[in-house]
Amino acid sequence: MGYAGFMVETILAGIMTHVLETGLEFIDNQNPNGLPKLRGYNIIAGQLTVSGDGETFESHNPARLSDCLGEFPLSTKDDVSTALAAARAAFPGWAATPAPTRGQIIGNMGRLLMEHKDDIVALETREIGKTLKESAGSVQEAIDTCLFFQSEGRRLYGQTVNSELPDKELFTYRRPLGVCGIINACNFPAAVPFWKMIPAIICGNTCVWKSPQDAPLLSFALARIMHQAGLPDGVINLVHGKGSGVGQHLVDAVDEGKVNKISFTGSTAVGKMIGEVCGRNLVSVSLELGGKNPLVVMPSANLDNAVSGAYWSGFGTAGQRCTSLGNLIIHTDVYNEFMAKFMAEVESTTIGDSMRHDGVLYGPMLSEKYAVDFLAAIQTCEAGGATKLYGKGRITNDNKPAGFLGDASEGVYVWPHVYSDVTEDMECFHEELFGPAVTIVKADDFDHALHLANASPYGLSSAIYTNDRLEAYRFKTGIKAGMTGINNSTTGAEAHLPFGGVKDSGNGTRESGIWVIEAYSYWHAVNDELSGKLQLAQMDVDNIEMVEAEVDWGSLS
Ligand code: UN1
Repeated sequence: MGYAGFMVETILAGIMTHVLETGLEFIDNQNPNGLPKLRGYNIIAGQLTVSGDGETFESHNPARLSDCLGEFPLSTKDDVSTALAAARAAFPGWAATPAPTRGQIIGNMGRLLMEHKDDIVALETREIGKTLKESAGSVQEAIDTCLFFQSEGRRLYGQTVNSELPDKELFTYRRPLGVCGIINACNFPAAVPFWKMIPAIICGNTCVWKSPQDAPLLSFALARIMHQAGLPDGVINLVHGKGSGVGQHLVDAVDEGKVNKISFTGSTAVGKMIGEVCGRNLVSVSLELGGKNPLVVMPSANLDNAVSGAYWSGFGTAGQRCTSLGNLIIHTDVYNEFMAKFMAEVESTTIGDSMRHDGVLYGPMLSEKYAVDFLAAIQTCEAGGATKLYGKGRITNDNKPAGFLGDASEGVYVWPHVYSDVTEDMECFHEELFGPAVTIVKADDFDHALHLANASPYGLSSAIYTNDRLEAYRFKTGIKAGMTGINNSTTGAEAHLPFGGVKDSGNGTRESGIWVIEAYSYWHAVNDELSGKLQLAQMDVDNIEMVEAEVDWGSLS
């Protein structure tokens, strides 16, 4: 039996038994791969619910559009209000639950994810088309996040602080913020919501999670696993729908005073809008936004490694990571040699449905909408004066690269694209294309390369290939970005390193690692007066007079 057959069985045996056993009905099983179409639900206060007006939307496999994963509630404003009320009701009990107990439940989530990893990975690939290898990376990132934070329940330290007055003690405590609105994109549908919700709940917050429109079944499976791990009802409430619907309702609820935190991963334009709403309400907001991530290749670099890093950064996940390569900045001295090797890689790219073909570099676009937006975005390249070296838009059976595997008419596939002669004055130098396209820029020397790397409005990730230690140091200190790879690709966050950007890539908050706790808690300073009287800070403090010097300092010299 091939891997694809194995997948069908594991999805049926694994996901169906363990995750969907809560009474989800099959709508039919007429899908071409034999997998069922399901009726999906919101999860509010632990209950499976439909939308208030009964409206639904479908989730389709982008590698095989005729494969429908299920129908999900197109949630209304009232559904979002109900979810927020459930999160508000669950908050006091969860905040009062000892933090080590909260950590134990998070540990259980990690262990359940490990137990069902193959099923979850297959489901992620079926729903958004990422390769199985990359889906496994995303699910592992969620597991790592659980395992990292489970023991933080035992380390949510405060401090004891000395008072300037006698018989008085000072303390600091971490306190939860309250109800958090969680909005994530569909490209890392397991890792990113866990980056947000695991630190949120370890701190004692409760959440309303708007699932990405293109990954509702995976989100449902993850939310079920969270509950199976022992999470009390109402701590995480899942609502499905569109960004312009449920997402907007969640943001509108900030104005109504129902939300204490928004954590958003998505476009810079939407992030700025959310930041404005949160700002005018003094509500905490974490924003992880777009990037036009530069990768610099210097003459001292190992060019083969640089080609591998640039190729993976640009075309892995079909370029649909926040950390994907945007501007590939190449020193003129190695331009021809690098480009010959790089283009050979690009032309050998294998593309297809990783459920049915081994070894593909990338699969379909995340959904039809991502393809349409990408194909519109790349129009700016040639229109702005760049030269197209490779790529012919959408892949069809009449228009496909040599490495395409399968029947192109079944899914949403696009060519890899490379544009050269890109300069700073072009729109495509500055704008994120969010798909398999790399814009190539020539640099005269190191200072020029660093200037170019800093010249886009974004500051998420960045990379340099060099074997000159001083150059690496100058790049690391001179680049304005949240993340930098030295002799490495622009991607590759780990669950214990801070992830996020500066400039138009975010508002300075971070995901991952211990620092993220700051984004989901506030410091509470407490003073305890034990003296039995009112003592005023600063005013009742003993002032110690200095003793006049009896030494004649001048006589010593
Ligand atoms: C994202 O694209 O939003 O480092 C997250 C990386 C991944 C996470 C990307 N581990 O590219």
